[in-house]
Amino acid sequence: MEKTRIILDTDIGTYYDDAFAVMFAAQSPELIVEGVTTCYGDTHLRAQIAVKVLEAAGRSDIPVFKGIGMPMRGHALMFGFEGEGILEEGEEPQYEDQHAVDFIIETIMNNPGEIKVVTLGTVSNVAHAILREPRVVENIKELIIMAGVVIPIVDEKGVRRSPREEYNFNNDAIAAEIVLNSGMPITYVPCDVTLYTPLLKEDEERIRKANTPITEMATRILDLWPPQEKLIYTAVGIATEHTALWLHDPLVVMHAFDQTLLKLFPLHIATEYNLTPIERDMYVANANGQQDLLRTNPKKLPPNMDVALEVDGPRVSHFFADRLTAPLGNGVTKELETQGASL
Ligand SMILES: [Ca+2]
Repeated sequence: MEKTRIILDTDIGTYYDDAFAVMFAAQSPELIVEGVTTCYGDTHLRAQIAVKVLEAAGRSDIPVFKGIGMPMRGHALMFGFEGEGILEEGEEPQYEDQHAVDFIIETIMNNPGEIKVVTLGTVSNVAHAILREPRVVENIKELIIMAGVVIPIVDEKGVRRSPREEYNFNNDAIAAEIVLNSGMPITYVPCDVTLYTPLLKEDEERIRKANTPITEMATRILDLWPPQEKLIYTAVGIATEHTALWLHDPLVVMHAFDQTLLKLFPLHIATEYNLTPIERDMYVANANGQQDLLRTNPKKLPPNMDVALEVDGPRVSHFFADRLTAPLGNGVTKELETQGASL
């Protein structure tokens, strides 16, 4: 089995699904996770959370690197559960000294055509890598992005999902523009598909019943999340009841090695935010017309990336639970074990 080499770039901590994605990756023998890098806001805290999740998965062999916290314009807001149920009071888990952007550049440039980068938050680290070393564009194998919305919808919680509200791109819109227009080979996995991947009740029950350090950690997150989500939505004026735990980020990790879950369509995705006062066909403004808002739009231009627009949701949920409930160490391959033994 040829393994897929990935770097997992994450804003782990704010929402529940990044931790789930790291757990899933740690338990997947098809992957070699070269490293986990953190983005957006308190990337030090996020790196510590990632170390703890990997430790629970028995995968402290995977190094963690702190990345860029500041968006290229504006500032970062932290408002999720931020490691509750994962980090204990006063503990300071250690991660690598090297900066995430240096690690990304070095890993790609030393392994041309081999490395896939999977982003689960802002694309800040990738944008900075491109600015520092433009040759990463030709040397990366693939960039798989979880972000954005192609066709605006209102989800089942009553939350409008459009380029205007979407979280990952808008948190660092300039970085998104640099990356999307870079010419890198991109697979773009927007909310159009991730909103069809709820964790099914039967699969949640399997996780709750399994008795390993990661299923116990996952269960703590499953318990903490609904009241946390209600707080977040209330704070932004959306009255909603918790209805689903979508597997946004694990889905992207799955696609890195299993291309049967998503149906991809080659599209041209263009980006723009309202830095100009001139109204155009793609212009979007918020109530006061001041906020930067990244748009993504399929246009009648040559395709520049593959866009996921259909997904087998139930299979994603089952696959996720299968991996989380597998014996710990499922992601460590025989080869790696042998290598480890001979060192
Ligand atoms: Ca995320």
